[in-house]
Amino acid sequence: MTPTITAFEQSPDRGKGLARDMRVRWALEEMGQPYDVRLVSFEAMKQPAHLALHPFGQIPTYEEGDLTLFESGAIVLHLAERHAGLLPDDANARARAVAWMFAAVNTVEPPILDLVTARILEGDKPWAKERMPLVMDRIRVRLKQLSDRLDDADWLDGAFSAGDLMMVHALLRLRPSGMLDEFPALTAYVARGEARPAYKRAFDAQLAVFAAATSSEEK
Ligand code: GTB
Repeated sequence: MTPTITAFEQSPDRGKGLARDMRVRWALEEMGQPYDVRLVSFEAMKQPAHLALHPFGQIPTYEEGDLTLFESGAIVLHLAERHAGLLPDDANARARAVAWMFAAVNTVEPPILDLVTARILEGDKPWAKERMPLVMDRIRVRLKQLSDRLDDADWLDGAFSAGDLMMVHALLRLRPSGMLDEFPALTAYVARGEARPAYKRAFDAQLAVFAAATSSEEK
């Protein structure tokens, strides 16, 4: 059965692949699984029909037969457990790859999201300028630790896994800040992720959605 995921009808990132449907698209592409996409507007996300799929009124969601999932990490884990390619066969290596998935969303991504909040939602507050170095330094701590662990390896723990997929995507959100460039090992790591054919297919698919939405707007 072909699953259906949801994505922004018109992504605020203007097709840069930063919205979290990208993680699910990328995972599906890595595993060679076809999928359908239902596009939703910001307004539709807050309506009962979508809230029935996603309690927080967000994308992505995942529907496959009688299973509905939300949370990009849970969706990627579900996919990785059912199809070959994103989790190692060895039980211990598998557990470590899952640990990296959690590290991406629970340890590395939160300070990165704080930066987005500080810039976009709190940028006009009188204390915003004073707080910014603290926010950035918290990110640097995590990037340094991650970079030290990665060292000169291609991926976090052996072969590319769902842990790398989640981590690379979390790090991509930092690119506009220039902070990634302070850690060449991480810049190269993210570039390796982006160079994967599955990443490119997923990226092109989400970009096509944005391009179609903007061209129909211009007509
Ligand atoms: N923890 C959830 C997950 O991992 O699935 C978070 C889901 C989430 O944040 N979804 C966002 C959403 O639906 C889209 S991805 N937002 C609408 C809302 O909350 O009303 C986050 C995102 C948004 C915009 C950019 N951007 O413009 O660069 C990047 C990422």
